[in-house]
Amino acid sequence: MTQPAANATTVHRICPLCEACCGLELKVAEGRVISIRGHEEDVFSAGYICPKGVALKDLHEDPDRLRTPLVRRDGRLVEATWDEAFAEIERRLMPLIEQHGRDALGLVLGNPSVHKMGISVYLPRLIRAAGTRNYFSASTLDQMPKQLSSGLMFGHWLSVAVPDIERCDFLLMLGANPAVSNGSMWTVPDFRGKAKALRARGGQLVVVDPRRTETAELASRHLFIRPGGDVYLLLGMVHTLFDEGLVNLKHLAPHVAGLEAVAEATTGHAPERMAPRCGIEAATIRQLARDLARAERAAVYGRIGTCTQSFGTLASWLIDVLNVLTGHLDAPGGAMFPKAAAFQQNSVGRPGSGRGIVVGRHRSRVSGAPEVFGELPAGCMAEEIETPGEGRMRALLTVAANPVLSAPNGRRLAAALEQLDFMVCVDIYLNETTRHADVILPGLSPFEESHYDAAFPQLSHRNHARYSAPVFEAPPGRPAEWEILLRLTGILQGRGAQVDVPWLDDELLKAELARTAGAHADAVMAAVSRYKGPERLLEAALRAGPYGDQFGARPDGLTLAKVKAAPGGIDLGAMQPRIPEVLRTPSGKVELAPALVMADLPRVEAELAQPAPELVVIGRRQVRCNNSWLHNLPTLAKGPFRCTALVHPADAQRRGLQDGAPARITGVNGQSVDAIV
Ligand SMILES: Nc1nc2c(c(=O)[nH]1)N[C@H]1C(S)=C(S)[C@@H](COP(=O)(O)OP(=O)(O)OC[C@H]3O[C@@H](n4cnc5c(=O)[nH]c(N)nc54)[C@H](O)[C@@H]3O)O[C@H]1N2
Ligand SMILES: Nc1nc2c(c(=O)[nH]1)N[C@H]1C(S)=C(S)[C@@H](COP(=O)(O)OP(=O)(O)OC[C@H]3O[C@@H](n4cnc5c(=O)[nH]c(N)nc54)[C@H](O)[C@@H]3O)O[C@H]1N2
Ligand code: SF4
Ligand SMILES: [Mo]
Repeated sequence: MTQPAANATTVHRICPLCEACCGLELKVAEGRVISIRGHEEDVFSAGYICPKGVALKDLHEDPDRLRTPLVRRDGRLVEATWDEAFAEIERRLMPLIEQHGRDALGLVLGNPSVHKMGISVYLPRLIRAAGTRNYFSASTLDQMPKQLSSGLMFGHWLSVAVPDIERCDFLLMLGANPAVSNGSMWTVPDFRGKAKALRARGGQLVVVDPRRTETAELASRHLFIRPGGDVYLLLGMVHTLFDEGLVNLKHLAPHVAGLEAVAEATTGHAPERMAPRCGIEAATIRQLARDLARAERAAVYGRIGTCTQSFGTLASWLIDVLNVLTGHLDAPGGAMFPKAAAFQQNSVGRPGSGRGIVVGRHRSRVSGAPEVFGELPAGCMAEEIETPGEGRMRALLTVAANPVLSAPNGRRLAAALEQLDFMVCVDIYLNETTRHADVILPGLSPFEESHYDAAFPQLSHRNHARYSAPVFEAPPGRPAEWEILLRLTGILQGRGAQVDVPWLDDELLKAELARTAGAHADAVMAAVSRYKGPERLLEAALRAGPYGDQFGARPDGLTLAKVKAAPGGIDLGAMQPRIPEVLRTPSGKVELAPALVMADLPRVEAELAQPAPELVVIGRRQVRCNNSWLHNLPTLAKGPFRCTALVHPADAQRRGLQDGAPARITGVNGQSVDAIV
């Protein structure tokens, strides 16, 4: 046991491991972390912490975490200097791009890239410099259907409405397990506490999930649903609202287009017809619709269970259709749009209308899959490498991604990675994916970098601004991740491996300000120049942001110095109504019946004509892991055996499966996993 040192200092930091973004309190002495607990004075998370937050100490000290670049020499990955590693990238990557074009390089961005400030604010520069259409990320394994439906309805890919849980008294939740995941596309630390408070004030939490989850245990009511059955349940509810005269747009009435189209399109979806396919009785579907319509402050929320299924976009759309039809969208206690202090994407441009979103500006070469939000489906990666011909992906750059474990058919992808001419990984571990690389560039420990969440305040149940200074100085000679990304950007721009990183940083910011600040560009550049790197971008974003000091025009407004001076962060209040300001659709309305979505409805009919699938496998998250990583850390490796399959009793009986006995699950691609039933 580590003894608490008398000379320990206390520091605060936001946990970068999941979307809850909890504030942590660390005791530090002699260059070591002694303890980690929740920071009770944090204005947003108020002391909440989960076992992963505690395990950050293990991550920081993990001897397996890479600290030196690795370069493949004679088939083996060996330690190299930073200069050697970048020189190797320039030497091998640039000729491939020159000979075969920009699309010869694939980009793969993984989940942790949105959790690190340095990566999230510098990636756009790297992506622009790469100029490839072969761009993949974890989003297409996860929430893209929600971003698509939100983009089509509200005009921006990042206009995702989240429940205002602290003022809500009826929360209908589908396909989410925040009691374990700690929330997703909805930054809500201590969901458990908030769910209990909701119920204690007489509110209801209704959970729709094929499994009796940890979240279902907290609910007033749990409805088992057949996996993939959400579209039928939700269509049945929408039908009921029209059928029983329960539609009431309230404050949204002047702002909604397409109401009649939705009414017409759902006439055939009576709950009585939908019930067998979702496994929820018609009377229950009707009652759920009535309860939602009659609740004063209510929200419908769906997460990954409603996204990663064949009707992911329809289900995501229907969730917001219900929010709109019952007047709960953009109303206090309903599903609302956050407004972040910095980097808020959906407030750029003229408020109230815009160009909306477009999809399919290009298609993947082999399967012809349309681009969404600039990305191709992660499931297409392997075929883009394997299939010969012009436009073949010959090189790959991954940033914080482990697609061999996290994308479908990892075995095939691993084999494809071996066919690449060159592969670079920006990653902190040697793992299933990075072991195929020619160069690995490791970032710092989270404790050695500053942090400000660029992404998640845009999805937070309450507005706030919080900054974390590095806990420890970076070891000498080690670049931060933003510097790694900038050097790669310089290489991709043809400036060479020896590019002057601070100079490039200045140039890129100047170019950006020329675009965004026009005549004020020089003044803004001067105003933020006391900082460098991500802090400088943050200072600019905070000051120009909705709560900012507008570079002196609003002296009470936020600056980075003010946020830094508040170790528990600054609370910016509950979410406020944002319609019509938030809308970026060309019509300036909430598009209730986007053509792309409506065109998908016949597929529901086609599916209804088929028998229901015989057996469907769904995923299950564990508190003590994080997607494809963290399982090697001692704090998280503890606990009961986790490789278990939970099988519906009827399915188990049909297959002769016994409780506690081993079973093998084989997918359509022939890949199998073993588990204990
Ligand atoms: N079977 C299965 N597949 C899944 C999921 C599942 O639950 N089960 N979940 C899906 C979902 S929702 C998602 S979002 C994706 C996530 O899948 P990925 O996008 O692959 O993300 P992770 O598995 O979280 O981590 C990816 C990599 O980030 C590296 N990493 C960690 N911290 C850092 C850092 O600070 N810097 C850098 N440079 N690298 C770092 C890790 O070493 C790891 O290699 O997986 C999807 N696929
Ligand atoms: N401890 C831990 N926390 C994590 C992660 C982790 O790996 N470990 N990963 C993080 C990431 S990247 C993400 S995206 C989030 C995900 O956050 P959540 O979406 O809250 O997490 P999941 O546990 O995947 O919840 C999905 C739920 O959907 C249910 N489900 C599956 N199929 C269906 C269906 O067809 N219909 C309905 N209605 N439900 C269905 C599952 O049973 C499960 O309970 O978690 C994040 N937090
Ligand atoms: S809930 Fe998420 S953010 Fe909070 S301590 Fe756990 S891993 Fe970190
Ligand atoms: Mo995810």
